[in-house]
Amino acid sequence: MNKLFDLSGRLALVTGSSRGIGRAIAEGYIAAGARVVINGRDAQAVAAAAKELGANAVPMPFDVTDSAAIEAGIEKIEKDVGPIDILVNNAGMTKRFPFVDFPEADWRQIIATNLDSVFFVTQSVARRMLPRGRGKIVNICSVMSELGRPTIAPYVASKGAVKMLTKSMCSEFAKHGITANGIAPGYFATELNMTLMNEEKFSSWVCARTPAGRWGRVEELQGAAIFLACDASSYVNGHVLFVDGGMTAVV
Ligand code: GCO
Repeated sequence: MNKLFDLSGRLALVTGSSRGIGRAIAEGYIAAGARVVINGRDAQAVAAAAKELGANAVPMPFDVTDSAAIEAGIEKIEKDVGPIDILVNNAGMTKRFPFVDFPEADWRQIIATNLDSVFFVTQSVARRMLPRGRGKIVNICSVMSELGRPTIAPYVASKGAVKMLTKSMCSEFAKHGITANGIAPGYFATELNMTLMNEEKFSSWVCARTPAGRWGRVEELQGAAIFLACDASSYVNGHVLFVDGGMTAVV
């Protein structure tokens, strides 16, 4: 049974993993035996996170919104660290404005970070996974892949698109021994949500709207991430696994 969930000898790249959900997933992968490439735009933050995560964490800063930087980063990983077995497309951001007031630059930045990055990083990694006939791709979606909420239209649009990109990846990669699945977190205590957590009214709404009655803890995403990265999920493809305390199961 343990073999099924064992990531020993595997190399994972987790984008946006110097903090938050990405860092928690990196930590979980290391605990399951993998080496993990820690990525982010801020080289200092990436180096600090890799140092804290230990010898099985390899720092590799590059900007996932820059396709040339992506290709150079992936080439460097495959040459200097090893073949990428697991890709977690996690890098993401949000801003909050009423739909009609949303600044164009902010729309473009959110779409570039949350959506374009998934397409271009996966293109670069999958070109190398396909000839190997194996690979695991995990895309971080959101309950916002299915639900809308006022003031976050670009984030909602990007996460809905990442859900559908996951199914597109499945349609082209599954026959080559590659699985592509999504994880859809509910409301988790992360930097991205700090403002919301500190708003009593909003936080009470999250707890009332979530059957578990509380915010999620980032370590509670590690099990789903390990499952979708290991041999136990070899026949799971195009699936989006909701880790949301039951939020999307109820009205
Ligand atoms: C918000 C939140 C959501 C997050 C939430 C669900 O503004 O409502 O930031 O957009 O995605 O954590 O995943």
